[in-house]
Formats: sequence, structure tokens, C-alpha cells
Amino acid sequence: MSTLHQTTRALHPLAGKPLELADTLRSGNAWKIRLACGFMGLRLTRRTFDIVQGDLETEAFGRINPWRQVPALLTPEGEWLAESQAILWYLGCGTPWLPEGRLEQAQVASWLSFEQTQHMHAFAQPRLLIHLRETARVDDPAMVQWREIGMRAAAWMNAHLAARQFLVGEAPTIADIALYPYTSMADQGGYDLSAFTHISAWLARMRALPGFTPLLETA
Ligand SMILES: N[C@@H](CCC(=O)N[C@@H](CS)C(=O)NCC(=O)O)C(=O)O
Repeated sequence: MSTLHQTTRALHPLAGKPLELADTLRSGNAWKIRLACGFMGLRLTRRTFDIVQGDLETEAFGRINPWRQVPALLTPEGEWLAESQAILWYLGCGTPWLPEGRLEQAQVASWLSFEQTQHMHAFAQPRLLIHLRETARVDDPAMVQWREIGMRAAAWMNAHLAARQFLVGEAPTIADIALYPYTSMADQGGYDLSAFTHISAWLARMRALPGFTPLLETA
């Protein structure tokens, strides 16, 4: 992490303000927000829901996020903000985690979009069905198909990371936070990313950053 990132932890515009996260225990999308708060030195209260128990279908949850998904963040302004990438943007604003330059900011947006359109589902679905719900087998055709899509996304990331330390420039941004969770848990969906050595090195760099938060508190 750059010296600037370290200095800004104390000066974060949201430092000391109340932040509450609606999440589930193992949500990769919600993990992005917990990672961001850890890296940025922000305190976060969790309100943890259980999808299997139907918690996201209640009237109360509908007031948190009518789209009935986690994560959602209760901001100091008293607004519930949905969508992991929008929340990362909100948290990164005014810090080195979201660079100010027009081009760098657009490059961050590009990776956030890549994660949602080319990456997240291909990694999250096999993990959900094989590892969390145990309703699919590693070699089910649908799982193989997801992994074909995911391997293409991983190959692009690996090629990009061959020439740089982080996805945008030489310092970590919210783009790295967005791509970290599902890439790091790929094995739970039957992926073998070991040939992508630049991804492995990048994952290790992310884990080594001060304030790294594991998915499970006990992990
Ligand atoms: N585009 C959303 C996706 C959020 C998402 O898929 N959340 C999952 C948990 S990781 C969820 O709430 N699933 C419940 C459902 O869709 O019924 C984001 O980036 O926040």
C-alpha cells in the first residue's frame, strides 16, 4: 500500500461515522465491503441475514433493498445503498482507493463492470451450488460451462496483471477489492487457477495489505 493510502486511513472522510452493512455470513459481494472498510480503517456494524431462512423476502428487508439482495450499506446520511460496486465507489470517494484522474477513474469503472458482467456469476454460481448448497457436482455440464466463462475472465486478468502490481496503476484501488473475493474463492467452484501465476501473486499482495479482513471472522 502506498504511503498515501496509509496516511488517508486516519483522514478518511467517513472516519468515525456510523456504517451498517446488511450481509449474509458467506456473501462474496458483501465481503468486498468488509474488505474495503478494513483497508480504509472504517468501523462497520454488520446486520447478518440468512437467505435459506427466507430473511431477504420479508417486508423489513424489502425496506433495506427492494431488489432483495445483499450487500446494502446504511450510510451516515441514513440511506440504504445497494449494489456492491456502488458501495465501493461510495467508500472509496475522496481517498486513493478511487484515483481522481479522469482516465484512472474510468479504468476503475471498467473493472467494476467487468466483474459484474464477465466474472462474478461465473465464479459465484459454481461456488454457491457445489460448495455452499451442495446441489451440483464439480463435473456437472452447467458447472463446466460456468468455468469456461470464468477461465476466460481469469486469463484476461492474468495477462493484465503480468505488467502491473494492481489492476489500475501501481497502487490498490476499489477495482482490486471488487475482483478479490470471487477470484480468491475460485477453488470452491471447482476452478484450478494455479497456472495463472500473476493472479496468485496479486491475491497474495492483496492479502498482505494492512487491514485485510478474512471472509469468516474465525478464519
Ligand atoms: N449485483 C449485486 C449482486 C448481489 C448478489 O448477488 N447478492 C447475493 C449474495 S452474494 C444475494 O443477495 N443473493 C440472494 C438472491 O439473489 O436471492 C451486487 O454486486 O451487490
